[in-house]
Amino acid sequence: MPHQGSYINGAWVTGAGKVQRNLNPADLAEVVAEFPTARSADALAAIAAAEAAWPMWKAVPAPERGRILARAAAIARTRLDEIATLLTREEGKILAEAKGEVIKGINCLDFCGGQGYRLGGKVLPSEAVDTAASTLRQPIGVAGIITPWNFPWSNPCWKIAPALVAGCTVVFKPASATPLTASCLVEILEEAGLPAGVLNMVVGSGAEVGETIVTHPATKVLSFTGSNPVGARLYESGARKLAKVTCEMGGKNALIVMPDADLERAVEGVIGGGFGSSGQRCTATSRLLVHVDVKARLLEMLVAATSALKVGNGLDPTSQMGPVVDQDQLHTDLSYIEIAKHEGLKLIAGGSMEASAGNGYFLRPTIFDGAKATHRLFQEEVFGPVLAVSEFTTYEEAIELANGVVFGLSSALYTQSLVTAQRFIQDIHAGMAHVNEPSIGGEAQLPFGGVGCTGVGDREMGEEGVNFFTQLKTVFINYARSGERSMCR
Ligand code: UN1
Repeated sequence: MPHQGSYINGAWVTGAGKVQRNLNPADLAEVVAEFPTARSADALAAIAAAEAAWPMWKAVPAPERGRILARAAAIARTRLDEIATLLTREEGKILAEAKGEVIKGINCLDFCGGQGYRLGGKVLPSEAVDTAASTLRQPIGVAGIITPWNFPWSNPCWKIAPALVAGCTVVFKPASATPLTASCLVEILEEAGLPAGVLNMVVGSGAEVGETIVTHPATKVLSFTGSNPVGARLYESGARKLAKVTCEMGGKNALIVMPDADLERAVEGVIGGGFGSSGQRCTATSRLLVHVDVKARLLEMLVAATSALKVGNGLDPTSQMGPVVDQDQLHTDLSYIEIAKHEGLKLIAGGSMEASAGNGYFLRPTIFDGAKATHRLFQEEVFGPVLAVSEFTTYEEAIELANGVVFGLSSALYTQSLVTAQRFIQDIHAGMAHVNEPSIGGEAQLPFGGVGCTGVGDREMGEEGVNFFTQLKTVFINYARSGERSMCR
């Protein structure tokens, strides 16, 4: 069992805030975490610790900072099953998905470990004679990092590992629903040799702890994943103090099925993308756009596959979809089901709770047909296993539908045509385009993020994700011998 509470300046502490009591969403009789949360004063102490540790941490050579991350990856690998099991108990996703998530985070620790050898600027020619010109990447300072509950292990890895290897110190607020999975990461980084004060975790409310982290003048770089309203407020606070900000927020990702698609693979893609993690990922497929010629056949196959999915406790290896995370999310999902019915969409699968799955927040994977661009289910992010289906007759119409929302995170296209695939890659308004595979998933070495109302600021992960936590210095060194004239700029 990992530590419960906050981790400030190298010590585990409990705050003076209200007691946090988290239940297993698949078994409401099980209390997974119960501890007093942190308050604003704790966040201030964490920021002070991160500020104090920064001069020491930025002086550690980048390859050595990277080696600590690589050691953390190795330790995490030995704890994979334990972390994944805890993740399933805390968040609900099935164990196979939880393992996949833990591995994804480990990959990021490994990748960022290696980036310690590659952090660097460029050498460029100067206009001036006898002048060496170059750029240098330096860490920004204290990073404020706020992560969501749906990827409670990998999302912190995606943000904390790049910040640390870049030479920033960190104040991190995990989601209140999933603090223990986050504790595992902190424990592992500590065991890997991270000095006290370099990473601080404060578990408390967004209104108090989040607000303190975001508005404090010392947190000059902010990285957030979560909802649009919170992200927009954070962006505003960051702008007021001229901080560097990246926010990754909502999605309404479309999966397009062309008439020449391999329908079996397309069904697999919709099920994996739409109902994997109970639809609770910003990259989830939440709109299926299907060509009229194959619609009847595809929906027949999709409804059969969806109805056969076993919803249950994620620790049961026969479960194919876990519960949704909590009462609030369940309420949101059910209210969107009502809205869709009310707007006249046709319910073709699910639509209700899974009674046989036990005492948890179990919802059947749900599909509505007949979605038009004007419907709320077409436009608004649900963040649950609720899919909207629309039909089209031409490729142009499909792209217009796909791009007809405010978000632009991910997308998918099923086709056998290279020409259609290439056109889709050019035309889709999204940060990520998948061809013949689901809309989900990110990899450590590849930038992750969206366009439109999905995101502002730099991409996460990849070289870009590390560079985000740095600032550039441009350097000129004149090596003209004394007595020689140098150019006047
Ligand atoms: C994935 O699709 O595998 O919160 C990762 C999210 C994203 C991560 C998605 N930040 O859903």
